Amino acid sequence: MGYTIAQKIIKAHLLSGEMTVGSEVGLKIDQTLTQDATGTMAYLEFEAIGVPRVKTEKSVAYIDHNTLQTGFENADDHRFIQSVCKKHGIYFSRPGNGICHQVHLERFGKPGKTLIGSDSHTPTGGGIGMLAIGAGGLDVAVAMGGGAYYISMPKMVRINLTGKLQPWVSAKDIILEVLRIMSVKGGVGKIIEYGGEGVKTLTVPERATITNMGAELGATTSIFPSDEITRSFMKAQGREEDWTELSADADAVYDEVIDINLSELVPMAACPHSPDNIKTIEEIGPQTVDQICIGSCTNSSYLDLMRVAAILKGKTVAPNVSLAIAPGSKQVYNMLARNGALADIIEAGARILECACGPCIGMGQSPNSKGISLRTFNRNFEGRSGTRDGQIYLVSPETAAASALTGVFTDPRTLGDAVDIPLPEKFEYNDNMVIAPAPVEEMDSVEVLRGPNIKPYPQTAPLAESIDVPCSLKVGDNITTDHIMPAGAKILPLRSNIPAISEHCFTVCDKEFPTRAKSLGSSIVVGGVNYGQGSSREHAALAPLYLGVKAVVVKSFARIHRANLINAGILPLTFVNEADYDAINQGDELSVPNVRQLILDGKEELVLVNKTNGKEIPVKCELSDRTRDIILAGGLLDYTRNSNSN
Ligand code: MIC
Ligand code: SF4
Repeated sequence: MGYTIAQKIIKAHLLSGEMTVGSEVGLKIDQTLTQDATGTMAYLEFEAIGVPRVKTEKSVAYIDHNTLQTGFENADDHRFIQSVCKKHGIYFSRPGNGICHQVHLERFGKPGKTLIGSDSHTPTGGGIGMLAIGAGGLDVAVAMGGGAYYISMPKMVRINLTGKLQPWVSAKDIILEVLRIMSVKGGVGKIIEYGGEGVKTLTVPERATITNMGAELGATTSIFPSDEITRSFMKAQGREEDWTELSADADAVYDEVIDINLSELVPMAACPHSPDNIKTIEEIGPQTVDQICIGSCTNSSYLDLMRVAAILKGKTVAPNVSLAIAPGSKQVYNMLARNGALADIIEAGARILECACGPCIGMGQSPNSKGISLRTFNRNFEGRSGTRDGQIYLVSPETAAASALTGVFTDPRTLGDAVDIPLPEKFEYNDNMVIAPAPVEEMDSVEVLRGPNIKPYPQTAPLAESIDVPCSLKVGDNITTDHIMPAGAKILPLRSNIPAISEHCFTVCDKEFPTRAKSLGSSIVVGGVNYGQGSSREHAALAPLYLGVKAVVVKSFARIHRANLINAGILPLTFVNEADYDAINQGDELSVPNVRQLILDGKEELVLVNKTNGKEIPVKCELSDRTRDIILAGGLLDYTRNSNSN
């Protein structure tokens, strides 16, 4: 039996476990990336592990999220990260160099290698045939220290692409179609592989748009083959020697196959407030729009912005629209500046932002009240834009630019002849904004610079004998980590200060939660399906940990968040019968008797007693030997420290 692309990479990096679906496999990690909003915590954790120099082939720290400096906090974090990088062997991508995923794809990614990143859109690297996975900061810290990264062996899904996109239909429309078919929870426990004749019609930046937004399926990762198209992209980046060919065996077996005929796709949008709430632009009709934002790690490549520039050239943005554009990297920005496309964009009236995440994470450009905002981004969760009642639609750059000119939702196919933008034979690359670490002999003398907002990792404790606590919060289905630990310009500067950021935990759902949780001392949170989808931010586990949350009981979890809860020593429980969700109300007194001994004995089925109504609720806690030890130890940091000292 042959192997899929992902199985080949997993096999070549397998440190422990068996490649059977659902069992835990430990992988050797070749590369890591961090960004600044998760990075400060990840490097504090790396320091706590105590390994002097990273053991990966390449680790890169990017500054791209917290670039709005309205106080000292973000700038202090940047200096901290820069000094840690210099000392511990990590490459530092300076603010201004671009969004981590875009830059990593351009400059560092390699087909066939493994990459984990403290950001959920790390699968962007799958566009060049990397096995690139989003993870919590602590997992990245462990991997930098040479430790394995563990996943449960995913099912393999093949998306078979046939045909060719029609003019004005975009790679974004392909991933929106996949989201329409599979939904935001359809990818959980799966790796999505693209294959078929249609793959040959897609450039690397287009493939990367698709693997990037595969994160919204909840998938472990997404991957394309590495072929001649990949080779020419890498050659144009001056890195042909980093290229290797990679494809699935002809007799590879997939658990699921989905066929998509590219020729039949039309421009689409993900409507508020979920990336899988898909309609065609035609169906939405010519509704008025207030704002358009173009950029983010999904759609800010040279190709994307050249198409936008061609659409805007010689025209003016509609009077009712504010158009903001953030190029994905310094390379993209520079090339647009040199070839004149930037002038076309400016001339048309766009508001040009620095190359960073910006509005995608609510760092500025929040829309007006009830504002309709079309964005080329990947997430449209309620409130994420910074405007609570903002109506965010996710669209392609072509749809965004066409609508910017008319002021209403506009199908770009109405624009007439398609623009043909070839990929350049040579990108204008220059790594002058990447700082190499100090040589080994000098690293001891490098001082790490810590600002006053940087506070230590929260206090942890080994799992208690029994859990006897009230339910401090009950939430519904598809709760995102943006609900649990909101981002945005005001809260992001607190990412390195868990006590302070905890004051905002769950406030999107319930303003009183932090005060209530603190006054209760310890508690349990109850949720529905796909709990913790979205961002990889471990703060969505660390803030509850700080507020005394001992366990989370839900119908089902999203992958990264479940791992982050375990890493923080919080017990992840699922209802055996989903209907039992109704047997708990906020405020009920709950108990998991004898939990430590039961977990120690390897029991997966536990009983949660609702002491308020007398119900005995069967719950599940599926753990591997390793995650069991982590939970017993009180989290991954304690577990790693204990194992290092043994
Ligand atoms: C996001 O898109 O939600 C983020 C901000 O990039 C997060 C990381 C974070 O919360 O810092 C992600 O995707 O993991
Ligand atoms: Fe940045 Fe947005 Fe991409 Fe997250 S999704 S890495 S915030 S651009």
